[in-house]
Amino acid sequence: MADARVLWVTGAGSGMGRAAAVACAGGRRVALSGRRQDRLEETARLVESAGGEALVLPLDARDGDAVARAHATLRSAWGRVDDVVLSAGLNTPRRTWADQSTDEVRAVLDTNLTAAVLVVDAVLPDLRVAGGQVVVVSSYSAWRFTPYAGVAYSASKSALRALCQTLNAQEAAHGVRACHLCPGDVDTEFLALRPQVPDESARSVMLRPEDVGRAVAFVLASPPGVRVDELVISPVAQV
Ligand code: 8X3
Repeated sequence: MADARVLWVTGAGSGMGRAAAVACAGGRRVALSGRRQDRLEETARLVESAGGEALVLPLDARDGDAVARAHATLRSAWGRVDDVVLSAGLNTPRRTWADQSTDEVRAVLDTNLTAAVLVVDAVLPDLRVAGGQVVVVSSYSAWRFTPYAGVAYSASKSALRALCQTLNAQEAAHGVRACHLCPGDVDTEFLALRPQVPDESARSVMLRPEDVGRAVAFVLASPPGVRVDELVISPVAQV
């Protein structure tokens, strides 16, 4: 697969990150990052079954040195990075102005936002060579502010929108493109952290992670002159 495009996915151990890695696997080399090695290895098996080549790079993306080391490992294995999908994310049970803690706010902002900045910083020179894409798995919460999504979570997702738009404004001349991808409710393990955990019937009408994976694959299939700036995907039941 020496000529295959190289994709780096963060948050690849579960949910939407895993689904994106699998949906994009056909004919690609896919590097898989996240904190849990065993989960990444499960994703690697799925990527290989879907026709891709996988490389497991365990990583806490909030740690800039760790990001630099993982990037160096990836480059020495496959020579370059062409595209990235940023899906590492965190929310916490205590998420309102009334009950959040400073430490938890920092953890959410670091995981959802700082980690994305660190990964983009690391790969930008590669993306300039490749005319590469950054697909940011964000959320409705970037612009729809509900009582339950959380202060830090919503703020981080709004900031990811700015990250995408500044990338497009500054890097279009180098062929780099960013997509701010905004799913509505998705049935993932994240839901267990909501103050009111949705029941089976509520979850049954939500998006599946695979729906988001398909959207990521669509964005990454865009030819070099085409940019999908923003993509909103809703479960029909969500209004
Ligand atoms: C809002 C984020 O964590 O409650 O949709 O699913 S979460």
